[in-house]
Amino acid sequence: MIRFALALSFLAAPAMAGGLKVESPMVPLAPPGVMAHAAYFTLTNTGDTPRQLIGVSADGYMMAHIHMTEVKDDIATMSSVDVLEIAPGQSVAFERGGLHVMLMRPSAALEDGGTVALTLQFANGEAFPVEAKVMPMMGAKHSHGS
Ligand SMILES: [Cu+2]
Repeated sequence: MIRFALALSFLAAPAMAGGLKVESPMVPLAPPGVMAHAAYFTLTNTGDTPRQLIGVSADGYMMAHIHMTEVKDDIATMSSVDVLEIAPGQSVAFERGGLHVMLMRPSAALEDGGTVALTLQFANGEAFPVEAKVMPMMGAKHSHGS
C-alpha cells in the first residue's frame, strides 16, 4: 500500500529543476491546417532568486514566442514578451486570454494525446524542458488566444 502510494506520487510529480516548477502543460487540440497553436501551463519559481524567462523553443515548430493577449473593448491584441520576471515564490499562469506560448508554423498536425516538447530559456542560461500534452480544451471556441 505504501509502496503503491509512493509510486503514484512519483508519476504525478510535476517537472521540477533548479528552483522551477511547471504544472499542467498542455497544447489545445487544433484542426489540421491551423498554422498557430498555443501552449499553456503554470510556471512557479520555487527558488530564492528572481528568474527571467527570455524565450521558448518548440520541437516541430518553426517559431515559438511568449505572447500576452490583452482584451480591450472586445478586441484582443497580442504582444511579444521579451523578458518575463518571476519573483521567488511567484506563480505565473500561461492561459487562454492572457500570457501564452505561441507556436507558429507546425511541421505536422496535432494529435490528441500527443506531446509537444518545449524548452524554456532563462536569462541565467538555464534551459528547462517541458512536455506539453495535446488535448481538447473544454469550452474553447477558438484555437488560440481569445
Ligand atoms: Cu499569441
